[in-house]
Amino acid sequence: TVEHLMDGAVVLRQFALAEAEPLLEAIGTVTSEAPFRHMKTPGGHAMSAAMSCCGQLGWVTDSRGYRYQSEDPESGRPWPDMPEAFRELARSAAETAGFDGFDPDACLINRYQPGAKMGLHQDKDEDDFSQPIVSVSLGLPIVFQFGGLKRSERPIRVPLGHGDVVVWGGPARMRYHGVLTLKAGEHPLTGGYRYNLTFRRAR
Ligand code: MD5
Ligand code: FE
Repeated sequence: TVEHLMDGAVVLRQFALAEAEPLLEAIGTVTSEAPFRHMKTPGGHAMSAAMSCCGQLGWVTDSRGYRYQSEDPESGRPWPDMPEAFRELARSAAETAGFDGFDPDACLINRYQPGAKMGLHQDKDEDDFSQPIVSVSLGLPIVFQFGGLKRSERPIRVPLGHGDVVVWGGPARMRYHGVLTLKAGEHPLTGGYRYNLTFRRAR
């Protein structure tokens, strides 16, 4: 079912459910090459979500700022290839939401442990804001916050669970968003974690 959140944003409930196990296995393969790490914000704080990347470009943050780059800064090597199952899921979710031909060059993998959160922010490090973003939730549930084009606008709260996929584009692309603190729990496939795959066209 396609649930409309706001103009340009849809939730595809359990869209990735049937693929969850191969997706999690692929996360394991990627992160054996590019291990999860807590990157530092330009302000010097460690991100509470652990991150890794795959694809042509990876999103990184350090004392120099936020950017996309083709190498893992921890190893100096290219990011692992984007698994075919990731690419196909992102493409089919985007198409279901009305964005044909989505071809992501960057996949950020976020791993939340209890207590981790992501404050309200905009995704604006990409070149072409007409390209959508596809976000896949796996494991423990979390509450997503979906705000306006200004930080001051009060966000709505949307619970996201295992297998849910959200597609953001058009007028929703620049909305402020974040997730509330992950609560402790136990998921049969992910244990005490929530994983999020965020697919983007960076360049
Ligand atoms: C997460 N991650 O659940 C979220 C899902 C990030 C991030 O926000 O930057 O890693 S991606 C949600 C998103 C992306 C782009 C636009 C909008 C939401 N939006 O318009 O609300 O770990
Ligand atoms: Fe974001």
